Amino acid sequence: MMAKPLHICTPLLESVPMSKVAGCKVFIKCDSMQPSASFKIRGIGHRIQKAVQMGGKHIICSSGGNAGFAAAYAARQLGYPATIVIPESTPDFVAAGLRDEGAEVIVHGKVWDNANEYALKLAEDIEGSIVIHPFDHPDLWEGHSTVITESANQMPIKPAAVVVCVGGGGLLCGVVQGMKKVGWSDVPIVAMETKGADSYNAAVLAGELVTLPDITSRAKCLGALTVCKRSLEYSKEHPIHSVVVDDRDAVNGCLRLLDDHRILVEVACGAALAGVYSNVLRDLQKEGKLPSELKSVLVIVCGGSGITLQKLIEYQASVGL
Ligand code: PLV
Repeated sequence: MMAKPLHICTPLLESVPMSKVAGCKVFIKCDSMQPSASFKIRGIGHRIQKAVQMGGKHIICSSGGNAGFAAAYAARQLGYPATIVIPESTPDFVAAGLRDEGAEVIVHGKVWDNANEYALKLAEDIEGSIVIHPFDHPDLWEGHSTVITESANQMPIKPAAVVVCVGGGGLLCGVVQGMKKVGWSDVPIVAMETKGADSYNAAVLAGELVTLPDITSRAKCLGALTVCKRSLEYSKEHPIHSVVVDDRDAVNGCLRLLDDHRILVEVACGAALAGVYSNVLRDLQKEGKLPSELKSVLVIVCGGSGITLQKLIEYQASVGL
C-alpha cells in the first residue's frame, strides 16, 4: 500500500479578475499553497516515497530551487538526509530556505544542467543515495498528475483549455497524464515558456530535442537547456499549443496575480499567468487554434519559492513595467 501523499489538496478558485480579461470563466489551481511552495511536492514526494520503499537512504536532488525544496521537505518528513545541488542562478534566500528544511546545499555551475551533472557524480560516492531528477521520471509525472485529478473533482465544469508553464516538461507530462485519467484528452493545453528558456518550443518546432546554448530568461526555474523526451512525444499525442512570451509578460503576470489575488509567485509561474494577462488565449482564439467561444479555462498556478516582494519590484523595474 502506498503511504499517505506528502502534498496537500490545494484550493481551486474562480478568478473574477482573470475571467474579465479572458472573456470566459478562469479557474486557478493554487499550487503555490503547497508546503514546499510549488506543485513540485506532488511528483517529487511520490517519487521519493517509492524510492525509499525500494531501499534508498540518502536523497540527492539537482534543482533550480523548487524541486530541491520539495525533496528537502519530503526527506525531512520521511526522516532521511538530503543533499540539494543548485546552480549559481538560484537566489541565496532559496539556498537558506533549503538549509532551514534541514538539507545540505551545494552550489554548482551556471545553470541547472551543470548542477545535475555534479549531483550524478556525487551520488557515486554516497552509499544508498538516490538521485531525484526534477522533471524526467515516470513516478514524478504520476505524482504531478494529481494536480489535474484533484482539479477535475473541484471544477464545476470541464475546462475548454488548460494553461501551464514548461521548464523541463515534467509538469506538462503529469498534466497530460492526469487529463487522460479524467477524460480530458480532447482538451487543448497551452504550454507557456519565456524567451531564453524556451527549450520546449524549440523542440516542438524542430520535431526533436533541442539543447539551448544558455538560459537568458529571468524565469530560471523554466531553465532546463533540454526538455525531457516524453514531453516532446506528448506534443504529438495530445493537442498542445506551445507559446513563448517575453520576461516582461511573465513579470506582469506575477504583478497582476499579486494585485488580483494577493498571491506571490515566481516568474516561472508568471509565464503561465501571461496566458491570460497577455491575451495569449484570445490570440489563439483569433488564430483558430482555440474555439472562438471558451466556456472555462483552468490555469495551473505552479507557485515557486524563488521570489520575494523586493525581488519582484526589482524585476518590475528591470523589464520596464
Ligand atoms: N523547476 C525545476 C527546474 O529548474 C526545479 O528544479 O525546481 N514552475 C516552477 C515554480 C518550477 O520550479 C518549475 C521547475 C516549473 C514551473 C517547470 O516544471 P517542469 O520542469 O516540470 O516543466 C530548472
